Amino acid sequence: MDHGYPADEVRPLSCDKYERVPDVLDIHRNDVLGNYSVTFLDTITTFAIFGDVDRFERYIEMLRNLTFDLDSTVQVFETSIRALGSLLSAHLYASDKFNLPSYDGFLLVKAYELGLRLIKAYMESNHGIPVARVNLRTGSKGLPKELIEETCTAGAGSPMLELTLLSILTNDTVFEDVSRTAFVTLWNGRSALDLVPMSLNPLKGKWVNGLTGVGASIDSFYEYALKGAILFDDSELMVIWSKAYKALATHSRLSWFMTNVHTDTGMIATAWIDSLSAFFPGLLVLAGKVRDAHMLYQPFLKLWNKYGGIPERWDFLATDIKNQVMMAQQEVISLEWYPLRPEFIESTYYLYRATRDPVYLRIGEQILHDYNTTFKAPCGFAGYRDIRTGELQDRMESFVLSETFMYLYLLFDDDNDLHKNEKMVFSTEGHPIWLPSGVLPQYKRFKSDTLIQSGLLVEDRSQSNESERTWDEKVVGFIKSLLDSNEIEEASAPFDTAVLDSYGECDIPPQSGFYSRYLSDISSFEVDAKFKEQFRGMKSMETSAPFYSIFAPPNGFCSREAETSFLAFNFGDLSQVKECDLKITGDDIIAMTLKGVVLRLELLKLGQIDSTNTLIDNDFLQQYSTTGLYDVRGTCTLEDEMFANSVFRVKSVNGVEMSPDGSFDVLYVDRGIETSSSGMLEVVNDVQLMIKGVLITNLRIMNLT
Ligand code: DMJ
Repeated sequence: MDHGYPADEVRPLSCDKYERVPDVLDIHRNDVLGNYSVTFLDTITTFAIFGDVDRFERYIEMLRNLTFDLDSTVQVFETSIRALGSLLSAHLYASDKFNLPSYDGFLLVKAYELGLRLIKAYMESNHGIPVARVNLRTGSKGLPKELIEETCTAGAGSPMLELTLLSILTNDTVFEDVSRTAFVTLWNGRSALDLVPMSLNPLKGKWVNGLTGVGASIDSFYEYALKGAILFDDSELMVIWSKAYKALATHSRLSWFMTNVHTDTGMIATAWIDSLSAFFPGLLVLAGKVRDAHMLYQPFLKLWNKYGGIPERWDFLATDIKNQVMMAQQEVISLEWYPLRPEFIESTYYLYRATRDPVYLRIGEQILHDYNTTFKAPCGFAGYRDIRTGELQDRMESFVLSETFMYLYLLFDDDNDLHKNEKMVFSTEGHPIWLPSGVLPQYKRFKSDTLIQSGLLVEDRSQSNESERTWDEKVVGFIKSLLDSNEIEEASAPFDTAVLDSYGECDIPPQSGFYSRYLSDISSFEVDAKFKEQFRGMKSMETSAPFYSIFAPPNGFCSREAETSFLAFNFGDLSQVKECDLKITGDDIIAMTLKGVVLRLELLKLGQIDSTNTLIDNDFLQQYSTTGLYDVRGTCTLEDEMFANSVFRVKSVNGVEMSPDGSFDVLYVDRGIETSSSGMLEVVNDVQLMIKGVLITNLRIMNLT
């Protein structure tokens, strides 16, 4: 406030103001700097979260003269999450939570004015997708082509959440109409594998690449499908989330990573993860998938252990096909900055809330320490320009105060009021948002009344759900494909039943005793061994002596490093994956057909230590011995050698992991499976299956129909 305000940002090292520049093409600088004091505006809700009502009230008063009538060309997405989201959240606090006597609703009025300016971006394309940028005063018309001919899925889809909330709070449906159209249009453009590309030309209505993942350019699309489903009690968004996650789990999931894949083939496209994708474990916690979240969190923790930050892009894989081992690359960091992003801390917060494992507090403590010692600067906090050399950058984006520190604060604030508000979700910028009681039914009534008056809807008060669906069908014809699918049953079911498909198990481990379950979970340290070259030299905060000596579990042990390798096999046409219904019973998985199944298999070879810390010796293999099973051909091609004296263990089925602790859960498949004529698949002993002559130990064939 002393050095930056009212500029958009303050430079933390030099203490200068940081503002937009006249060159309209300088998007790296201007996209988030709208000349409306973005850091101040974005941060206002943190005072509400601290429970500091006096300061919150004082600071919102400073927004009374805020205007968006500015000649600023900005990114629609960034303005929506940083400015609009903050205004809406602050309005909810001032009205619904604190009931401030002096508050007259002016924040909502400002949000409304801003909303009207932002939706001009939707008017510029004929395909329902907003262009990426808008001039706050004049709209998107006439902007240079370079600013509007490309956008990303996160940018075009995500404003749906803030704009729908704006509609609900103001009873003006236009914001929901345009933004929901864009969101569902993007989803309807998905590939046959249910994968949504992440980059498009909104003017032509065409994807510009066929890649997807969960990081930059697409992250908040998934985030808002799930959070929109929760906030608006919206079963169609829940169906989108469930299908999207199922596709990602199947095609994009490698044990510890969600990687970028080609949307048409499901094949791996890049072998890196980005800092933005560190939010995904937190989102999985929100979806009830704590075990998956725990796995996907690992690499980010190891990166913080090593670098004291998360590199913007980190390469995880170079595979030596011959030996099937992961090799270290020369250069593992391909984008070297860490601008104090919140995502890793956000996931730490969610994992702690779900598990109450003290390890996450220990991690938070270390992060806090690193912020205070490394990043603290004379006028703010400065992140790394180069994480490898420790060089700092003279920039502090608005999310540092509004999101990074907010999650860090909430991690330690067990009793915060927010933790009691079950219908609250955090926006992607960390602003708490919720619907005051009674507002949603009122808005739904308003919507159908409006449609009835305009002749678009026939009145039928007895079946309000049906009326709503008719509204969608008539006004928003693009959701047809969702309505046509048989998931309409699921869609109209109560909220929590809709989540309980095979990807929706809620696995929160029971806590017994005063120790860290994290430390006793074998999967917490597998990734260290697999990628030991990349992580060489890291300090491990989770095993630092002061923490370990207090929280290590009784009878703890150090597991040996796994030497086994992993392979993936898919059966049938990959487009069948989305039709393939898995069922989970206890710890076992049932697949009625192998068509559309992607198996990740661990190859257990004589003499190796496996991922459960077991030595694969002759006795072990003997259990699975079938006459003539091993080395029957007597020839030694490379493949034969690789598969000789080995068995397979199923590790995951369509992205659903079997237990990590080696309790040998079983995959049951129906007897009707087809074995291939090439001899790739072979049924043995009537109930077991071999791939390329190698037995799968935990797969059983049964009469299931
Ligand atoms: C934030 O502005 C939001 O979290 C957004 O969704 C992604 N990027 C930044 C922080 O990294």
